[in-house]
Amino acid sequence: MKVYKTHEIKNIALLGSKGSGKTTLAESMLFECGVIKRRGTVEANNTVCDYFPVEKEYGSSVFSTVFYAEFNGKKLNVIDCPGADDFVGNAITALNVTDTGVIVINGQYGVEVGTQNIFRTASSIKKPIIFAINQLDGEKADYDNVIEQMREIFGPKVTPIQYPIACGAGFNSFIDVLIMKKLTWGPEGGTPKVEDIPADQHDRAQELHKALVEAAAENDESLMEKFFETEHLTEDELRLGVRKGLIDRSIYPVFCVSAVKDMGVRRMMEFLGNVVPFVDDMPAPENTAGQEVKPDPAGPLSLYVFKTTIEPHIGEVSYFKVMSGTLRAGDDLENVTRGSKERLAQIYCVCGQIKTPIDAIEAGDIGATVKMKDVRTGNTLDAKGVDWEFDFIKYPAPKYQRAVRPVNEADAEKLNQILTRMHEEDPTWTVEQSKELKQTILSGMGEFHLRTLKWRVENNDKLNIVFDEPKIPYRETITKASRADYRHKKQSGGAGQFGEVHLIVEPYTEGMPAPDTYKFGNQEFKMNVRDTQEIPLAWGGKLVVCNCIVGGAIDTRFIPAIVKGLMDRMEQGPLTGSYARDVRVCIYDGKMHPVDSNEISFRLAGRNAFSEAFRNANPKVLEPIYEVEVFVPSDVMGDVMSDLQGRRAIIMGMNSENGFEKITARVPLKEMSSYSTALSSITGGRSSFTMKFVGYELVPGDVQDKLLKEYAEKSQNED
Ligand SMILES: Nc1nc2c(ncn2[C@@H]2O[C@H](COP(=O)(O)OP(=O)(O)OP(=O)(O)O)[C@@H](O)[C@H]2O)c(=O)[nH]1
Ligand SMILES: [Mg+2]
Repeated sequence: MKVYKTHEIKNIALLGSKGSGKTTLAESMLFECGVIKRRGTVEANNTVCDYFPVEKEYGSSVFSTVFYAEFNGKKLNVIDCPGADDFVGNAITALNVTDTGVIVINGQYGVEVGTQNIFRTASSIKKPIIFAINQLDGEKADYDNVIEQMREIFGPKVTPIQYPIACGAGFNSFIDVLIMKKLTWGPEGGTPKVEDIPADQHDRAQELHKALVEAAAENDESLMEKFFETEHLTEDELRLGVRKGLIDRSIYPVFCVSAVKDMGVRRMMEFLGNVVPFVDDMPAPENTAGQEVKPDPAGPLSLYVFKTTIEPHIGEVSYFKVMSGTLRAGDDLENVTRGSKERLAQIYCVCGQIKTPIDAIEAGDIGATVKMKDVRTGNTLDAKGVDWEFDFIKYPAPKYQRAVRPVNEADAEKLNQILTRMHEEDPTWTVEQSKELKQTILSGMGEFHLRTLKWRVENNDKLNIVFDEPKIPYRETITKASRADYRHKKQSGGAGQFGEVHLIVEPYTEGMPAPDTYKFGNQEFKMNVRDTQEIPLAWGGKLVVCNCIVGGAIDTRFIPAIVKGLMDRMEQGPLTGSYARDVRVCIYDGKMHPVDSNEISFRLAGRNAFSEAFRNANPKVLEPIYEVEVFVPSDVMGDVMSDLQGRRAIIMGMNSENGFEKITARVPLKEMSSYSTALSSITGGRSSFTMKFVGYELVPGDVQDKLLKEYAEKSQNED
């Protein structure tokens, strides 16, 4: 296979909402450039890009797939990305290692939430964007409506290059206003018949051509001058202007296709080959030291590994982009991220599952290698003497959590190792061993995302795992003052134990005055504070302990043991066993025994006195509250709102924008556990949401009663 020069390479990401037709479009692209002789379909599970069994099972893409298309002497490296919000990490990675994003829009549905999300991501990292309106052959396709919606949402930079003469079953031709021709396909699609524009389309074609010429001229002074003089640009001038406009994001060209019928695909590839920027036209990325790294084939050799995975029949595969230099098969490199050495014995050009060995890969190009010792997603591999590192991809925070455990308890350690490796493969999976919940918490982007991880652990590592509901990190606190005393006494042979503690508990708030006098019934208790300890709690809030002992009723040396006893119960609250917070305790009296008093006695006395006082202090359970932002199309707004209300949500705001709604609400974490799945089913996948922790609030009375009952039953069973 030919080694392509840097200036012959273009890297393109196929993006867009779930089911818009990216994988089908990839199939037609591969067919058009002769890589495959027959086009597969997603339905028949025989496409080049959806080759993992799990993708065949879901009927949609789960992983990004790299393929290349040699077209008119250029190499187009294309990455077909999954559109589902669950797998957005793949799309973000692909966007970062390519130079142009083709956002595929389903002409039957128009702009979807997924379209907007990926557009926002592309904008934040300043990538050129091309839109492809697909499924124009579909029954409900409506080009004019989609363009109008796109203009509303993405603004006047939306610039049609083509428009169809008819949509729906009759779609078989369009007018191209860049080359000013009419293109028509037979039932097989493929190569179109190219004709002059018919008279009845003349005016519309001229108007759009003029808009395109103006948009193209805007990006170059000499083109602008020529445009003012002649109101005309040649095709080559147009291409130059559009390329510049793409790079500085002042034009979003719009194409028309039917991926399934292979119409318009060849023409779009021509544009990708002729107009979109080459690797070396784009601003150079920076390494971690802030140096710009140009894709120079003669420069120092440095590779960025953007994806590692285990593939059917092959094993571990590492995908990389050559950031600088020229990689040759057999090169010895250093993994600067992990400090290990690697030999790249074989290097490949990739086309889905098919890997073709190649002798060299130049800067800017994308390739793969196998059987690396210790290479993870996001690592940089450098030639000896080079110390560049890249770390430019920012991933969103995960928003779906499950507790995970192995079916066989003995596999716990093995599972931990696997999960760590899975995170290194896909940074949008994160794992945390929660001491508080006594669970391993796995977080990801959604139910399908975690299900995919389960699939991989069970299939690749042959380890069966179970997901459980994650426990909720409740907190406990009190709402009024209360008093208790407790005597711990044990005299069953040997040394005895004796300790007695009298204390008062009350809610603690920052800046409250020092304790003075308390009244319980008709008894008054006057405090004489000798010493105050403020203990910040690792789980939030404080425990404040005032030593108000008078007359040496308890020796000062036992105070730390009593505080330990209080902390025992702060760590395992008396109501539900959750962490307690924001309590002030005054230890004001007690008793010692000259022989039997020791630390353990006072620890137990302190613990039990605290438990009793806490229970009588009108205690409350607090639950974590999250701020949730939901993006949905307007037509499902009512259903989404009523679902949220069923989740005890407090709606904070609603914003309507271009036919989409953004709802902001505060929702208890407990009610969010199945949210991503529910939202996806209410909206048919046309939605997304984010969530972030805001604080703790009291749970309603009925919820508290239920929690207390559950805890009491559980404690009884454990006794
Ligand atoms: N009518 C029609 N259907 C299409 C066209 N392109 C794709 N489809 C159908 O749309 C469905 C989704 O197509 P895919 O190619 O899997 O879409 P995708 O964008 O890769 O989806 P994800 O990978 O889930 O993001 C399939 O049933 C395709 O057959 C088209 O041009 N016209
Ligand atoms: Mg797909």
